[in-house]
Amino acid sequence: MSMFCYQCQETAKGTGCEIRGVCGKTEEVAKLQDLLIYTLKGIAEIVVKGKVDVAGLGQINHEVLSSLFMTITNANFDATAFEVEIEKMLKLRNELRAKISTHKLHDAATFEVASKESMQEKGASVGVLATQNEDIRSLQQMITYGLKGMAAYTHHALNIGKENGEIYAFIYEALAATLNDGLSADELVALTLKTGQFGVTAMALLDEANTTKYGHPQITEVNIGVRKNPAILISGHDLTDLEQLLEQTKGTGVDVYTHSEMLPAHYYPFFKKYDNLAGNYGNAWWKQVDEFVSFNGPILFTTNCIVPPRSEEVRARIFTTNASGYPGCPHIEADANGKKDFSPIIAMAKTLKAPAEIETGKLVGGFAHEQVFALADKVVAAVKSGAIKKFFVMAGCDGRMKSREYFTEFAQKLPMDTVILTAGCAKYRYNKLALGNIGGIPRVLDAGQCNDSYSLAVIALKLKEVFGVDDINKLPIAYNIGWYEQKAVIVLLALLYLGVKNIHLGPTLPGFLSPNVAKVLVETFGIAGIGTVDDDIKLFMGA
Ligand code: SF4
Ligand code: SF3
Repeated sequence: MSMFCYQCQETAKGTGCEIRGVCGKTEEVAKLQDLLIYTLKGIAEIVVKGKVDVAGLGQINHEVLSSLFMTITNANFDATAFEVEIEKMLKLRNELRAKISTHKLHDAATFEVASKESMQEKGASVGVLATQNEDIRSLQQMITYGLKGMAAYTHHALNIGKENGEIYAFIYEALAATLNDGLSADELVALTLKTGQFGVTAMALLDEANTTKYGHPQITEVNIGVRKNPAILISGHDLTDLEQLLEQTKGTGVDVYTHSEMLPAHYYPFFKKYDNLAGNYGNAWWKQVDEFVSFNGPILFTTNCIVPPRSEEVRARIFTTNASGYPGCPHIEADANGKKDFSPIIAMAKTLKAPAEIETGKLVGGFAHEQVFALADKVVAAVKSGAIKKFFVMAGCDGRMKSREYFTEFAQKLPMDTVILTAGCAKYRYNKLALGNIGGIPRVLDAGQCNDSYSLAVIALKLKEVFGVDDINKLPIAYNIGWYEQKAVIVLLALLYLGVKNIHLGPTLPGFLSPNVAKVLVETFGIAGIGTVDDDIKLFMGA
């Protein structure tokens, strides 16, 4: 075994990638990611044991977020970027350690690496399997993956200028706790739920940041065809990058198209003023291997999901920013004021052909909490009259496994008196099907990106109030979620914290759940995998 990673749904054989990631992650990068996480845990221990005031840790707080974000599946494949980040974090760690008086610290807070080779050696010794007990390991990793997702959302909020010191304090508390192999399984289960609690806080913070700056999402039709101008495709989740790119391309004759998780940007009132925002190109992340070929222009990744390009021609058109990275692709850094210079991308776009058309028509979305509240009377009346029997929360991620066709078939076979509430890239499995509407309410209501699963929770809590039930689980809402990477882990933990029971998770349960931890999730929260479409629909509809 030369590496070990089991953090995502596509992990090899459902148990762990041991030679090279199914995602394309190399052994070298896997070890560097393990070492970076270990370094962050050391920093967390210094903060916790040294009782450091988190509010005074500006740069360290921000770097901890981006370091965690870099290790999310498909965010960053660039070994050099990890080496640079580890060096930066070790320097910050040592400066911080020098300020506290605690002497007994874990190796994570004191180790040194003299060379790139020693980073590899150290990384190999501090990875996931360093914890012997498989249940403790499982809980430690579930918490760590939840923190990665939380860090991603908190980082987006930070880019908009919103922070919450309590989130940073919790990230340090939880990271430090995962170094302590002496914590019991019960203590770690409690910490897992607390991670979900802060997941809600982080998603609420990002929701506030997004809606304060960009307005509340509105029902919007998004063009999925193409125009004739040369263009840039922007992928990932960061809306501030889209804003800067749209500003810089204004009047240049270059259009901007959103890709995958950037689609919901169209729903915000702020972005509607840009004529150069031409539409959404393509589908979920994993289809990029073909769709980037036909796009013809440059592509900017603001976050995950990057798929290693098949050809040098496509690789040469990829740019990255924030926590994302790919070997050989230019990485665009922000200046001290957060400003980015996208002129090399715009210059490249001008030399290339316009995108080739791969589909035509429009998508409808924008059903975040305020928009749904605006329709509340209609929705409540439809439920009371029996026109809507059940809502299905089908948020989460998409992925390339064939077994995910389940979600398309599930959406197609759901009875006509049901409505799908979605968020995240999971929607691409069914958002282009003609599923119709119920009295003018579309049968697929897209709230936005994966973090906008928060909106779906807010909607559920509102329905609980409107229908006067004492338990969120008494509402006619079922949860059938597709998961792939660690943002889906924090969304899941957030739902568990909110008391949602009987969530079905597919296409497979996480490989990082040990049999005992899986049993706890099944017995305490009613978590289940997926079965056949017909059986599951019968089960959910109570037939
Ligand atoms: Fe494997 Fe997923 Fe880890 Fe990539 S991120 S190495 S596919 S488990
Ligand atoms: Fe998708 Fe990668 Fe997770 Fe934000 S873009 S949901 S998989």
